Parts: sequence; structure tokens; C-alpha cells
Amino acid sequence: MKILMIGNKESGKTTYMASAFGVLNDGISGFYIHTDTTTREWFQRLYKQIGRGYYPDYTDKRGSYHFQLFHNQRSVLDFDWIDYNGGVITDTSIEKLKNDIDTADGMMIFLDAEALLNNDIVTHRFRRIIALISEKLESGDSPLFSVIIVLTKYDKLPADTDIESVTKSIKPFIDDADENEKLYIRVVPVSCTEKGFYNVDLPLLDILDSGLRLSILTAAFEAKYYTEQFADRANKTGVIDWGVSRLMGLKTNGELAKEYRNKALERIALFETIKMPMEMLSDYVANYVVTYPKGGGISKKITRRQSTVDFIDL
Ligand SMILES: Nc1nc2c(ncn2[C@@H]2O[C@H](COP(=O)(O)OP(=O)(O)O)[C@@H](O)[C@H]2O)c(=O)[nH]1
Ligand SMILES: [Mg+2]
Repeated sequence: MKILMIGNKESGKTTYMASAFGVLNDGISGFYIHTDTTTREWFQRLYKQIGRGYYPDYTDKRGSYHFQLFHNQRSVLDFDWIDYNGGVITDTSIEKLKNDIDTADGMMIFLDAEALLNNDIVTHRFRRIIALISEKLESGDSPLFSVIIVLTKYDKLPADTDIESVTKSIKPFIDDADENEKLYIRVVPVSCTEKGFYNVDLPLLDILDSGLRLSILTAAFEAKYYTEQFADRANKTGVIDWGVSRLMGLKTNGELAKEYRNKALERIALFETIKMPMEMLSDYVANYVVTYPKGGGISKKITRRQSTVDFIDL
């Protein structure tokens, strides 16, 4: 799974990443993330600093990171998290952005909550990104795509601010995107300060939830395909099959049947491994109650759109 992260310079991407890593490295409801030692140490150092009120240096960045999501002792999903360089979208960078979006499976858009509230964010860029995602979903065969809009530095807003007034300027685009069956979009306010970390696990876990759905869909689809191939080949075994295949130097239908059977069994095993974690993660993100750094605000319970996953029974 490939997660793309987009946002202007200083919008809080590195801070968020390190905080989400820090929180999820310790684990939440049996879920935790793993990475290589160098990356882990780097993120942990930043996470500790942020908790003491020191933010990452602007030079503290690298392009892309590889992680694994674990549930209890089991690895359930591999993902790359990509820090998109160049929050400012110009015509020359639009091709690259389009390409990055085309190859991504989920996306986080970072918006500085204070700037958004004060109308300091140019929303046409935002609209353009949503348009690119819609195009991708129309042309491609990707069955679902999650976009989390991360409202950063939420602690800087006055205590009585309600979230509707923060998102007012982007609401029309969110409503449009909501019309698209394949597109799941959610707004999450976050805050990372020495006073604590708010909602930082949610954006990442929500995107990983759709990654798990995607991988379970693929596993089910392939299991079905290989089972059919197996049945087809298994029906065509026999002496003639054997003789013809040997003459032509090909695999016999019997041999192919065995290969397809093994592949089908592998996919079924994968399906069984990730089914329970997926259900738990879906519950976790669907029932997540967002908290605000200064209290106030109303948290809404989110019902996730049903996906075909619910109807698959192997
Ligand atoms: N008050 C507050 N400031 C933040 C928060 N996150 C980031 N910042 C500030 O925003 C600056 C830029 O953050 P950074 O993560 O480096 O942004 P990036 O350029 O998008 O990676 C930091 O140096 C902090 O001063 C937050 O949650 N609360
Ligand atoms: Mg950065």
C-alpha cells in the first residue's frame, strides 16, 4: 500500500508523522507499526522532542518510509508513506503529482487549521487535488480510495471554535467528493504539543483500514480465480494430457492443477489472517471519538460506507 502525504511547507507533516509513529510504535488496541532501526530511532527522537515542545528542524525530512502494520504478533499490511515534496502545485509539478496520485492507494492532505479558519489557504489547489483523485477513480480499476484531511495545529485555535467554521471553505469540495462511491473522505483535527497528542493515530489507522480492505478484496478475488483454474485443470487430467504435454514440453494439467490449488490455498490463508484484524480496525476507526486540545466541539460518530468486503464469505 502506498500512502501519499501532501501539504504546504510548515503545515506540520513531519511533526504529524513522527507523532503518529511515536504513538503507534507503542501500540493501540493490539495494532502497532514497525520499521527499520534507523527510521525508528529517527522518529522516536523527534517524537520525544515534540513531547517536550521542540519541533523538527526543517532539514529533518526524507522522501519516503517503509512500514509494516502489525496486529498482535502478526504482520498484516506493508505500506510506504511518502512525503510529497512541493506542497505548492505549479503547472510543471502537476504531472508529477498526477503520477503520484495515480500510483497511491490513500492520501493525507495537511491543512494548517488556523490558516484555514482565517481563509489564508488557497483552496483551488485543494480542489485540483480532489479533481485528480476523481479522475484516477474514474479511469482506473481501484475500488476504493481514502483521503484524510488532517487539520494540523488545532491547539492554536480559540477554545470555542467549532470544526464546521474551520472547514467552511473546503466543504463544497468535500461534499462533491462524498458523491463518489469509491472515495472515502474524513476530516481529522490533530494537535501535537508538549501538552499532549490529539487524534494522531486516527488519520493513519483510517487509511490503513482501507489498505486492509483492499488487500482482503484482492485475496478473495485471487482465491476465487485460482480455485476456478484449479477446477478447470483438474477436469482435464489423464493419459492424453500427460502425453501431449510431454511432447510439447509443457506442464501437464495435473501439474498446473496442483500449482493453482496451492495458490488458492495461500490466498485463503491470507484472507483468514487479515479478516479479524480488519474487522477490529474498522470498528476502531468507525467508533473513534475525536477529542479537542481545548475541549469543546462536538464529536460525531462516523459510519463508514459499506464495502463489498462485508459480503465476501470464503
Ligand atoms: N502549536 C503547534 N504547532 C505545530 C504543530 N505541528 C507543527 N507545528 C509548528 O509548525 C512547524 C512546522 O512543522 P513541520 O512538521 O516541520 O512542517 P512540515 O514542513 O509540513 O514538515 C513546527 O516547527 C511547529 O512550529 C502542532 O500540533 N501545534
Ligand atoms: Mg517536513
